[in-house]
Amino acid sequence: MHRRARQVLLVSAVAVVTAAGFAWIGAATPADAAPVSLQSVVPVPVSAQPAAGVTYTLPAAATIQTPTGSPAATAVGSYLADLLRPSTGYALPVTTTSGTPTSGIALLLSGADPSVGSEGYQLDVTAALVTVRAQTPAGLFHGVQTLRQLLPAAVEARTVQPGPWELAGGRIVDYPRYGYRGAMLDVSRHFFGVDVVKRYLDEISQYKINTLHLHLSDDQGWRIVVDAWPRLATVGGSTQVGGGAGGYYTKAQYTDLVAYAAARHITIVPEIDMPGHTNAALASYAELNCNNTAPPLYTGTSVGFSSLCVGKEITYTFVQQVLAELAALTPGPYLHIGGDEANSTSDADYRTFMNRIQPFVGNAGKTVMGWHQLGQADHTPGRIAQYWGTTTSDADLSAAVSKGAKVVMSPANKAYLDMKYTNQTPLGLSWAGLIEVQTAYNWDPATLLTNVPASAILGVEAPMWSETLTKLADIEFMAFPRLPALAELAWSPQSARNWDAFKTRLGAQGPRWTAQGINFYRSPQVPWATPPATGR
Ligand code: TNX
Repeated sequence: MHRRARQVLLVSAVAVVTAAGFAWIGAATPADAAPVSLQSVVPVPVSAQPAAGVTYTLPAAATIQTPTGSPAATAVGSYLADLLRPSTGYALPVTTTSGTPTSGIALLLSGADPSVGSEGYQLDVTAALVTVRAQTPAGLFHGVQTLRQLLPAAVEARTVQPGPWELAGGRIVDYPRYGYRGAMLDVSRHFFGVDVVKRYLDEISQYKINTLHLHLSDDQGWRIVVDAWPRLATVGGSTQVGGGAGGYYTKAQYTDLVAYAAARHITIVPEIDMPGHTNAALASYAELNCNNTAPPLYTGTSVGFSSLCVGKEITYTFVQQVLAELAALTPGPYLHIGGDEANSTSDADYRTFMNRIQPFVGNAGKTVMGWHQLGQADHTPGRIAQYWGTTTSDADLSAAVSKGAKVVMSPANKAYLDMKYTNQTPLGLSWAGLIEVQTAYNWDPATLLTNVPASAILGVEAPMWSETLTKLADIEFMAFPRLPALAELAWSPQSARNWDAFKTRLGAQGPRWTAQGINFYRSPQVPWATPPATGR
């Protein structure tokens, strides 16, 4: 059995944080401070050239101009206007133009440096106007996130602030290192409703994350309606870790989440974890069990005790129908089929099961994604293996890569947002180690693994398992500041990254999170800027 067994160490939540964790370090930002520097953006841009002495001041009558004929670009303009209106108090009408604007804010789909590719952007700030140029609406969206960070932190307030709203002059040309820049949310161990997921989408999109993987099923809960198997949601979704009420997404709610994510240029990757991690399904339908007896619902935190019945034909009817319904709801290219910790399935059964179900994903028009243990099964075209190990080589992963899989990096001892920061921080687990901010930041996705070539790495994903997390404030505390650190690994060139510069840039994000009401961990490793009382 090569699948790694590991122990879940649940540490009881304590509602205190160490004194060091709350210290505000750094001086208050004076009202006449210089505008935010172009180099202070997170993730750090590929190139930033300041124009000395040049400042743009957003006038009250500014307009946001977008190209005629691109509703998606205009939608990015509306997104920007919605961000800026509450704090500036300005009207900021969004207009369309086929020309080259000379004032205000322009979002254009022409004229960008060709290096920006499909997700990058070029940002020019002169005394007269701010121009974001990209080849796609996604590029414009990422440029808008940079523009947002160049404005004073008070822009994040949802009430009118005094301004002035100044930006430093210069040019940024920026594009991602990796095409897959992900976060994952486990909505199974504890269920999080649509509003919480939308808020998390808002938060991660600021850091140019483009994928949210939803862990929709596990032993403790099934979280999406499947019409052909209705008890999955109504029975399997009826509880969660600790015995609370649980919950599930209706198809309309899931579709709403997909659309909300798409408006932030984020792709949803849904996961149905199989053949282990399936107690909620087994408890919902007796016929899915080899002994035709449904086990009780489960509200603990053990892993590795459940398995779908590999020898039964109905198992494959079930899986095929579930994946077909999920594929129909999901515009993104991937269906994640789990495959981790199948400790109650024999190796032979695991391969039999996975080899039989992987084609269901392709038949539904999607590409297989799975945890790296999936490397034990046959390859399927385009398959992605998500690495969650803690070592620098892994036989299952190497097998997957040698058959042609691409890799998404989620090493548990670096990228797991559910690991505790220190022994003193209140939430999370520690089986993969303690992950302070510097540990989350200081590794290179291309070289961490000794036997996987850099060319096989598709990107990075930061998973958030929710055994100990029950509410939005918990999610925020675990994600901030580590999620922005991991986002920089996924976006910025390795040569542009270093911890000392990063911790200062990260510290400058603190007042933005405060203005946004984000509950973040005041890591003592980071020189946090003090939030200004008003204006910047
Ligand atoms: C391992 S990572 C798991 C999850 C747990 C997580 C807790 C992986 C593929 N499986 O079932 O929630 O650890 O950190």
